[in-house]
Amino acid sequence: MAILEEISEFLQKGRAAVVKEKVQAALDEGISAKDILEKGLLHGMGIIGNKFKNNEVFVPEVLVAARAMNMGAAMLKPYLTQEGVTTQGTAVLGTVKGDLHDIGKNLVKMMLEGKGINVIDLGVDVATDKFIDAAVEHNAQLICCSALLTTTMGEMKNVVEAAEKAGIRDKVKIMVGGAPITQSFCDSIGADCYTSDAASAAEEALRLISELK
Ligand code: B1M
Repeated sequence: MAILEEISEFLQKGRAAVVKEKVQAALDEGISAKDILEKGLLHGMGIIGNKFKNNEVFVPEVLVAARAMNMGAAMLKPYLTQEGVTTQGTAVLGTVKGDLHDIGKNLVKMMLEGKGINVIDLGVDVATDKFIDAAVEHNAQLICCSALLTTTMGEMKNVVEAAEKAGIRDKVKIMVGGAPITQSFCDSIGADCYTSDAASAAEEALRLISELK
């Protein structure tokens, strides 16, 4: 579909205003929000990611593409979330300490909210204690950690250990995700659940909450 290719192209160029226009046009054409996200926005972000890896583009270009991605995704929120869903539980969510990547985290937030989960978004560069304090304060059933760097993924182990130390490990499930995370890493640090994408994270979140009830 030409318009999805255009969304991908303009996102790669960091043209946020045009991306917004094209996303609206795609919605008006009746293209599903899921396809706009996956075949337009995430497709473009994937290409930028590869170019970044190969030193064909640099941080400033990636930043403007990320801004366009976040703005486009925000427009899809009403279409990806179900209105009027009753609260299923509470999750605290953040990108771990030292890590500033937030696009995946924001998608996870959107999908969790779409399933009726109340999300306390702690943002990026979140210290271990902040995850634990927020989980206690909000009586959360889930702590959700995102990491995009191999140098920061180890912070997730600290979160698991801190939850044990704080005596909340039987009340809270810990979910992990982000590009470098794998099931075996999740198992090795004693977290409860790993998913490779935000939509599956929301499904699994509901399952984990129901296990605690
Ligand atoms: Co960064 N960066 N970056 N970056 N960046 C990566 C991650 C990298 C793989 C690029 C590369 O070189 N190949 C590389 C990491 C290499 C490594 O660790 N081995 C890298 C690097 C090196 C860096 C810097 C160190 C670069 C520098 O400064 N020299 C620096 C670090 C800054 C820091 O965090 N301290 C840096 C900076 C940046 C920008 C600021 C420019 C920008 C971030 C802007 C922003 O987020 N607002 C940026 C970006 C955009 C990327 C790439 C290009 C794209 C990441 C992204 O948003 N993808 C990335 C390359 C890549 O991943 N291919 C790269 C789209 C997003 C939807 O995917 O977040 O994986 P993702 O989320 C997925 C799943 O993983 C999952 O759901 C989403 C899909 O549905 N998911 C979860 C995510 N969290 C989850 C949690 C869950 C469940 C699922 O449960 C809780």
